[in-house]
Amino acid sequence: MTKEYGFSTQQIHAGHLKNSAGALTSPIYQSSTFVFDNAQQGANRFAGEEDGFIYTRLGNPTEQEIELKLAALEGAEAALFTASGMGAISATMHTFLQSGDHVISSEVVYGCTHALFDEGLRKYGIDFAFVDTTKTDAIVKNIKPNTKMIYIETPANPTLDISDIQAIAAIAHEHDLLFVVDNTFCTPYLQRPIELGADLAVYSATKYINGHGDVVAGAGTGKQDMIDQIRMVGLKDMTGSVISPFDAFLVNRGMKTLSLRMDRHVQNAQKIVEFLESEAKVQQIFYPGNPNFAGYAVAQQQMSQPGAMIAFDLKGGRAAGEKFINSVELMSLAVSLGDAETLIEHPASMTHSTYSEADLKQAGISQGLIRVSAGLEDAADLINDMAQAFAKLDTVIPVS
Ligand code: 4LM
Repeated sequence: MTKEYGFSTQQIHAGHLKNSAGALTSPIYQSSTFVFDNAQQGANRFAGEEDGFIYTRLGNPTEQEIELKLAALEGAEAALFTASGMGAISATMHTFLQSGDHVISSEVVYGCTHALFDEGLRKYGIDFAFVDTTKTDAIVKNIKPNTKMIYIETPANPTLDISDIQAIAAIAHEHDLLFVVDNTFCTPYLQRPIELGADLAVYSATKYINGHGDVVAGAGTGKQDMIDQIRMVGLKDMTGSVISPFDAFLVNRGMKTLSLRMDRHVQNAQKIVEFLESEAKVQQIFYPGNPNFAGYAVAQQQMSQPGAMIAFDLKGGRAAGEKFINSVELMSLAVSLGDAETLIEHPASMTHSTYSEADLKQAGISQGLIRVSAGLEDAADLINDMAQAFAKLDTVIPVS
């Protein structure tokens, strides 16, 4: 696949491996292991002296297709897929860190990422500073002699905080630190961390990359030698977090429509935000496409579109929020994001319930915050659904 093809062409064709039957859609190689011609071939493959598959935990043709596709879309040398986003993040951390190391992380990250860092990896002697990575001076101030990595989410889950990838890449490389960006909320269609200077991008492919709410998967992209290291250490030995061939097949199907879905997700999000702006019961909206949002300027610079994740606070706080998410009828009250269905959830008690009260406060995740993943339905129907839910709030928020 040459680089001249556009994103939509690449998402369909890149990575496609010819099969013996000439099937347009690649078969699912639902096999745990691969047969060697002879002992020497097996030994050569294990020694890395000969190409070819060995065992699905080390690689599989169905998985290889989506890895080649994602790398092409990201403009990265290589990619790997894992059994979940947490699998990709864990495999990355287990590959590059050891006891005594220090990591600077965004204070706003997905709840289980925070738990992995703050509870899981601390048990192995790895230290973390959770800082406001939207402020580059806060990062510099926290660099210590044993700092090894800067880890950010941008836009961050759930407050949509925007950190400046290029500026942080410059700091990371000046101090010889590994720089990892969780790009789940954007996908390479909206933002390319590697091209902006990050060493590695990680993904929950459960979300937009697969896009259909039927797979849990993860991915990482970056330089070939780093991806090889993650595959041979973090994935193969430390976590065993391998994606199944069937899930890889579904991800392949999902990725073929990534750009179309993202365009529509963003359009719907923008219409929902416009509606929320006109609603008096809304206290504050968090959306990178809003000119008065703190991260707007940086978002404009590094994202091609502002994404389809929205968070908002209601006047009336948590009680109003609970009433609202219990009142929607078309939107689904569910965690996760990036599906065809619009999903609505309450971060403080759901996706970020792993945060302590104090950590929630520090991260600016209020008790009343509601998060919406704009789906692919007709925007008018979503807005009507929200309007009827707002009408039911009259008992909670007195009309002024
Ligand atoms: C959620 N998120 O927010 P797996 N990175 C980011 C994420 O949002 C997530 C993961 C990694 C949600 C799941 C319930 C930015 C997950 C972890 O769930 O392990 O594929 O990804 O609703």
